[in-house]
Amino acid sequence: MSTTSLLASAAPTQERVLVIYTGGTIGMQPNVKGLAPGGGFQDRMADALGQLPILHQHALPAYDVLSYASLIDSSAATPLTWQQIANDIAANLANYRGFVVIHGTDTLSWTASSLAYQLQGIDRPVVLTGSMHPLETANSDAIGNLYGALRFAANIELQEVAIYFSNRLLRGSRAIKQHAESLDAFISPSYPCIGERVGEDFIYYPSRGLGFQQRGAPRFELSDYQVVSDGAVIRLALWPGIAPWQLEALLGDSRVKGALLQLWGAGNIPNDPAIIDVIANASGEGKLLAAISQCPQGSIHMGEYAAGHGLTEAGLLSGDNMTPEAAFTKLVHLLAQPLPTDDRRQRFLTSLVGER
Ligand code: ASN
Repeated sequence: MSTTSLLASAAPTQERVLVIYTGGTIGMQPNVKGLAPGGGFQDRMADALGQLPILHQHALPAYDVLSYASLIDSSAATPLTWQQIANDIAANLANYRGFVVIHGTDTLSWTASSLAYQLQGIDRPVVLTGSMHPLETANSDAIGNLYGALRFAANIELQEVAIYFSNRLLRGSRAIKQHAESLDAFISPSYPCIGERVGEDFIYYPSRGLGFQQRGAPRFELSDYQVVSDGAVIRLALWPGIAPWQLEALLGDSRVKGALLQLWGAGNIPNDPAIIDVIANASGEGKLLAAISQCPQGSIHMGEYAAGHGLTEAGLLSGDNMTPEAAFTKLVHLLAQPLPTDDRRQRFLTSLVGER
């Protein structure tokens, strides 16, 4: 890993922001197969920010860049990637006032949710961003996203993991990518934005943030994600006609330690006792099973319909209105902790970082 100081190099590190560059479209350049992550990002970023109006340049915090040796399209990210980013932030915590994580957009919200659990109680900003178009493309959204992410990463009132994209600051554990092409690619379906750019101003809404909860030392949980990295947690959206044997093939596999089921509507599943039996058996074996809706908005209320009766008794935990990202990465995180099953279940049902 190498860090390079770029702006206002006289500033002590405690006043600086650390930019962690992991890859993604923002830094991509064309090669024979198509767009692929490109290096030299610190110089390219400095060039791009150097094109901003002078007033904007003066409003930027001083920053250093830590560029990963292996730059990835975010489709290659795994729980081990999430662990590495969290560890790098923890290792540099004392030296920086805030962090920007540059990441591909496709799985950016998964990384953001995971970081929120690993960096519980963080007392400074961690802002993830990326872009839909490469930095050097004409009229790219990259410069605006970088500028806003740096501005929010310097705001000491912000004390949580957030995503800055297309003028909005979203809680990391509440956001989803909702559009494959639009610049406005991220939303927070069940929680208001925690900040936004309005004209020249970057406004943070403290009453919506976690800052007021962050008293005392951060409570980081930097566990070894190796134990859950080999497919131990799965995600399964039900479909009409799903057969019990299909569910059994996944939940019954001994390598599976946890599963996120996406039910219909407010928590509905086929009215088939054999399906409930498969869930009860897996839960009885100590697997951590949770449910959310396939609908992007609203909560599940298991047992509201007769067809879904018995799900809670079968051991399925309600994920309430959590995003798939927040629910899945929470299962990963809890399964990586050395905790008794009952504690894991209890913690899943508790809001740890404002994710539910
Ligand atoms: N495929 C890219 C990635 O997630 C998409 C992007 O960054 N806009 O790495």
